[in-house]
Amino acid sequence: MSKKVIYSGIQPSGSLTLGNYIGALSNFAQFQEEFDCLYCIVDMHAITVEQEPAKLRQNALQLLALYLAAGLDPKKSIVYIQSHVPEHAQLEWVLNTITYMGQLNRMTQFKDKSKNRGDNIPVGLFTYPVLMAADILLFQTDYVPVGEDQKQHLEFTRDIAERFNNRYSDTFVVPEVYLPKVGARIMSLQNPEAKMSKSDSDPNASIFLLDPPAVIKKKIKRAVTDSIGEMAYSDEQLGLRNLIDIYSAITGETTDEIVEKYKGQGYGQFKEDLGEFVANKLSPLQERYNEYLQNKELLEEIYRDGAQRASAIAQKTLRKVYKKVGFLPR
Ligand code: ATP
Ligand code: LTN
Repeated sequence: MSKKVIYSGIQPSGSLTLGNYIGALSNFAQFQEEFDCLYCIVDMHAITVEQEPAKLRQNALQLLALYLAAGLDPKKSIVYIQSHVPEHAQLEWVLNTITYMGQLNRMTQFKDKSKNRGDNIPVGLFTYPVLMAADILLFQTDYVPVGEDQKQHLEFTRDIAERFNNRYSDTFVVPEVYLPKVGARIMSLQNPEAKMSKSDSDPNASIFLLDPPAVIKKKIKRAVTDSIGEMAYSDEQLGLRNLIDIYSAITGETTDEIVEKYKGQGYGQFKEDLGEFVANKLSPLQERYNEYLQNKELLEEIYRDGAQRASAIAQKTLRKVYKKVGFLPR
């Protein structure tokens, strides 16, 4: 019996936030023993919004160093860069032909990112979910660990897999989303109604994984809460609730335990402790990250080997797909 397959990816579109870490990256390493894991740096997705080429290259390498720092072991998992494996784009084309524009029009990420662009919406932004479906389906993935915001894209992927299977006979595993129990949606520290995001223009809204400890503590201290002033995990105290979620994700304590611990104290001590915990959690990650980043040769070796192994698997699926749709073999 072969192991079940786990697949996930992160865009090298800027500095990663605590949201990316809690919602996605921090969960990746734990699957490596039990599953066959692939973790991708999705640079082809990143160019759906404008990127500076030199910066994109740098971001991709930095993200690889961060993957390794977060415990991904290239001996256990396949870690690679999307643009190194051409089968992604090849499968995407075929999937484009069975995707309906109506479906893509309903994607909230597309609606958000195409806002205020008038007629100048890149087609790549529109077909983004089709490329994501190709990523996942190429590897016959069983589970996809992502944050809550990607749930809709996973539902789309399942739908496309089922449509292809129905039209051409069984070809793809229909994947399932895997959401973290706490922290699937970490909110902005300045606006608890908006998701914490890499691309937020207010630097105080997000904690970046590479922020120094003093900055982390300051951002948490300044995080927007409420005038109620009492510890509770409630819909009326969204800012506080978000901080409790972060606390829970970082320490493993339940939200009830946390509320109980700080009951009757206001938010001061809670925020101070939280700042300390987050900073302590991230500093060993930062140290390992800096070590990996200095070893360019090792990073190159890892992504080259990863691309080869990923390609070998992807080719098998692509061959099947080409045959089923009726392409003449070469
Ligand atoms: P951008 O803001 O540039 O669109 P992003 O911050 O949403 O980027 P992605 O690369 O799209 O980052 O996401 C990487 C992973 O992090 C995905 O699995 C996504 O679901 C997860 N993620 C992103 N933001 C959050 C958040 N605020 N809370 C929990 N998980 C998140
Ligand atoms: N769309 C995702 C990144 C992504 C991904 C994937 C995640 C691209 N391909 C495949 C899981 C599996 C995002 O924006 N976070």
